Amino acid sequence: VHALVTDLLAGSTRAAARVMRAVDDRLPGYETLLEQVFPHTGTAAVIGITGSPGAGKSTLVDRLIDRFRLRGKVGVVAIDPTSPFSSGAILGDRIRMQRHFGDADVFIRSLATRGALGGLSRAAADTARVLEAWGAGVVLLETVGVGQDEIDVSRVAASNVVVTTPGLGDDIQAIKAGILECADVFVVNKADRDGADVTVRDLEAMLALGQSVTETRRGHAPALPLETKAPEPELWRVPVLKTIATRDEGLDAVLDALDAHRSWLATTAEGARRLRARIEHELVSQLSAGLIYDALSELSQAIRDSVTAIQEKRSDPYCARRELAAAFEARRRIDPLGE
Ligand SMILES: Nc1nc2c(ncn2[C@@H]2O[C@H](COP(=O)(O)OP(=O)(O)OP(=O)(O)O)[C@@H](O)[C@H]2O)c(=O)[nH]1
Ligand SMILES: [Mg+2]
Repeated sequence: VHALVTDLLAGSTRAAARVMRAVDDRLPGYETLLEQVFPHTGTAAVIGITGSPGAGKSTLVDRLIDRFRLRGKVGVVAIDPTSPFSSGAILGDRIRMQRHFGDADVFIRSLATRGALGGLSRAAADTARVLEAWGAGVVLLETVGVGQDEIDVSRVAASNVVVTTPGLGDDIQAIKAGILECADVFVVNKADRDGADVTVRDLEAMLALGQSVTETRRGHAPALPLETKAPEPELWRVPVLKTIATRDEGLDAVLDALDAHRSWLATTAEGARRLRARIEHELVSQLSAGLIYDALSELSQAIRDSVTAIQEKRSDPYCARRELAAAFEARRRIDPLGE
């Protein structure tokens, strides 16, 4: 085992920062570090906090740190999709957790959006694991749930809190479209503003609809006629909770809901199924990103030639696609002979 990993496992903050930098910069051997970290992961609670810009995610995370901190070390991964710069830097006042920067048992890491497909969720998963190996019993992932890349990040978390605010009718449309499926707990923050109860009712109505659709699709309902004695499907009822993060109100209920969701995951067949689905999603998405990258780099010259040919009407996209796929296949076949 690498000395850096030994120090990391002993709880060294310096070692954690160095491992994260090595992973970020893809330094030689970074994957070996991650391989050695992996066996020491899998028991921390990884919690996603997603929602529209300015909904109060960072303020909520700050309050949750206060509470989780009483149980041990806490890791935070703050993802800023608007920053094109590389990760690691503290992203200024967008992050409202400065109170915790002096705390040796709270590690806050910022990640910026990567260009590469799936790069952000991979970085988030790797960072969460390093934080767990460092000793964090809880890792909080803050993301703005706007793009596909950010929604993918929510698949890294075992439990997801979706944060919204009163009076955002359009917001609810966006939630319907994208993040309804991944919400385990809804929070209506800024409940000091008008319309919080209306938003709670809207969300509950939407969830009631969504839930029956999900049940049908998963085959839980309707029950087969002969299985009348089958146990109730182990459904998780998504709670909708009101908070005023700036006044630290409503946060205990959020904590309770997260604890309940965690034990639901650990004790039900549906929880086990979700864990397996997360592992599979990570493996398949990283594998496909890698395979596509390899294939496209191998074919890059042929692709450029085809683009020219299509432009000059010597070829068409359909024919070119078949030819490129065939060329890739042919290269694979001659590879073992040592090109
Ligand atoms: N009135 C009110 N304001 C709040 C509440 N929670 C947060 N805010 C304010 O809302 C603003 C945005 O809060 P943040 O916590 O930075 O929100 P965010 O979702 O992390 O924002 P981004 O990371 O920029 O997307 C800040 O000015 C907060 O003080 C609340 O419960 N009530
Ligand atoms: Mg924020």
